[in-house]
Amino acid sequence: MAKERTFSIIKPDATRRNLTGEINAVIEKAGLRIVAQKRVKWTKAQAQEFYAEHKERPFFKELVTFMTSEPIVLQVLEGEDAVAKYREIMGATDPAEAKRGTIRKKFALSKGENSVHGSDSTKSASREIKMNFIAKEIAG
Ligand code: RTP
Ligand code: MG
Repeated sequence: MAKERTFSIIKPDATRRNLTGEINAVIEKAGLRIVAQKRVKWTKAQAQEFYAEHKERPFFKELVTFMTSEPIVLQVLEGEDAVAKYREIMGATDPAEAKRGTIRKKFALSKGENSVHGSDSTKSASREIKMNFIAKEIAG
């Protein structure tokens, strides 16, 4: 597998509980390199654009409110098979279904407040990275 990049967010439930360092330790132990990272607070418009694919879903409004409730940490992760590897260490969307040792099993509070986001494909990764970082902010 070639080296690839994925986009990650440490979500408000995790930043609020000071879990950035613990989540980063899981990411780094899995062999993914954090090649860009910044803490920001999204506007409603930014959250709506980022999650546009979910705009018809019943949880959309709640998701936008949650993602704009506190600062979040945006990251670019790099490594072999980074998209699939990060999805694997994140665990299932619902922590009740996540495997032992995954980030969501360890830290998530609920299906909505689930501590992290990771791109679901290389195409999404490319869109999400472009939406949130400029090239010179990424040092691979
Ligand atoms: P993500 O996009 O954040 O990496 O998570 P995912 O692929 O595992 O989940 P997705 O289906 O894309 O949903 C995006 C985010 O919306 C919230 N959600 N809430 N209350 C609910 O039923 C519900 N379902 C999804 C979660 O924050 C989820 O990560
Ligand atoms: Mg998703």
